[in-house]
Amino acid sequence: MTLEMSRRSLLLSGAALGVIGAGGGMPWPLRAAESGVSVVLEPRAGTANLFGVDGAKTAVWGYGGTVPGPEIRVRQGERLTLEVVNLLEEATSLHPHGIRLPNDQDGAPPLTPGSIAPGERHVQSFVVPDAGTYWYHPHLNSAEQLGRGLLGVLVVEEREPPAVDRDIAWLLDDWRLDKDGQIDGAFGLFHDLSHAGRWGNAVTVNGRADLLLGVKVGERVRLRLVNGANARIFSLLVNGAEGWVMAVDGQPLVRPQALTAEEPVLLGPGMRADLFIDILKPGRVVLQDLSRSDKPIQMAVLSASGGVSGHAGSGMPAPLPPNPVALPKAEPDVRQRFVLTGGAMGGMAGAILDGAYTDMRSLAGHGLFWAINGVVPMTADHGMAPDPLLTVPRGQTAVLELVNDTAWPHPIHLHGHSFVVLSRGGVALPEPELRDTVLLLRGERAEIAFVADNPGDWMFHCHVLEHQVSGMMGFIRVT
Ligand SMILES: [Cu+2]
Repeated sequence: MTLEMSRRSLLLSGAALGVIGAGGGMPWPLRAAESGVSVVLEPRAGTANLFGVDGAKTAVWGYGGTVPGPEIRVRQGERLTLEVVNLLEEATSLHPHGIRLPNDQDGAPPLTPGSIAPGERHVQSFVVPDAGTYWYHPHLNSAEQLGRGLLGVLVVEEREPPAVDRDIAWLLDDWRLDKDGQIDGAFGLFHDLSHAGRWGNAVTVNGRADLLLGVKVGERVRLRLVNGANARIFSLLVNGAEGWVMAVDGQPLVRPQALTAEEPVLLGPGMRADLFIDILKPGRVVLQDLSRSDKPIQMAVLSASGGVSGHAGSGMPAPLPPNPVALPKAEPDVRQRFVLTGGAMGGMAGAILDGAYTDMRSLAGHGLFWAINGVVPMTADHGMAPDPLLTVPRGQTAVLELVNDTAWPHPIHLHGHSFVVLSRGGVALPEPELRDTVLLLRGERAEIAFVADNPGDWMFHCHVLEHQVSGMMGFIRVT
């Protein structure tokens, strides 16, 4: 074991101990690997104090029995080994969201291996090519498994740490609870499938509705925000401090974007934003959600006191170093239009299902409500349709024109790649923006481009988990 390795394993243990302190769960069984970081994750039933120690104890499913799961930290270029021991009473899988990894490590069955039966142990291992903020969650019975608390943050640290004084990951989640503070067990309601998905009635940050964290005046804080909700699109403001959006979906912006009081940061399910926040005076810095304009919610608080000679007040930060993502050519090799249809108030009369035209009423009878280019890319029993939505030869540049012809927003996620958002609503973006999930609001369209440099069959789906399960999930093949 080298010094570097033991430092890494110590760091990870330290981070995990912090989680134990907050969650009160069992110690995470972490250990050093031959190189990089190795983590054991045990999906299991547990309880959570979403409303503090005096609040209701909510029965959850969590990694290690707590929510969120342990914060995993690994350095760019290192190997991450994830060993899952399934202590649930149903099959699960582990999907490292946003990581450009080998196809067979993606954990998205039935498209890729990694369905883990109850009691079974499964190992996934891969090198992380990109620094940034990612997360992990099941990709099987996703709406229920995430809705019950199976999710955690995966941080890939830069090789050279950026000039910040504190680095915090905040996992935002949304829970539908009954009057006793227990999770509403009615998953897959047709109303949720066909409308905006399962929005909850309680939001948490790192599993707490009342999160408050002490910081020091003078600090520049890196705040990694992850939207782990099934369906809620967070609309976020930071009140009480100056700050910048530094990265989206793990990928650095070419130019940091100053946070303003007028323009909330929109974070659809699955999406992330890395913020730098300058703590310039004592008092409270509040993360506020305006996703329901009639009811602004205080998500979490940084409480600033004391003083330290940190990086705050040094002006607009330098951009984070770019990741080694191949940028698409100006002239694409492949161009494809995907029109998303269906859902309530969408006017879709029917779509092709299992090769035959099926009217909307019959689709609904199968719990299917959505189509892409007039085809439900799933089977009547909710498996994957056999054919890819698109095949792209390896190394070629593909441009996808995504058209949301429905009455609902859809955060569209591609596995195994980061793509450039070229335009929104026909207007070119001033600077290339790399993402793995693009939010299409009602009626909106966007063009995205990517270099198909990662061979395999890759999930391409809406990250509103109720839409994902009811038809808005297909795959793209890179040969
Ligand atoms: Cu959707």
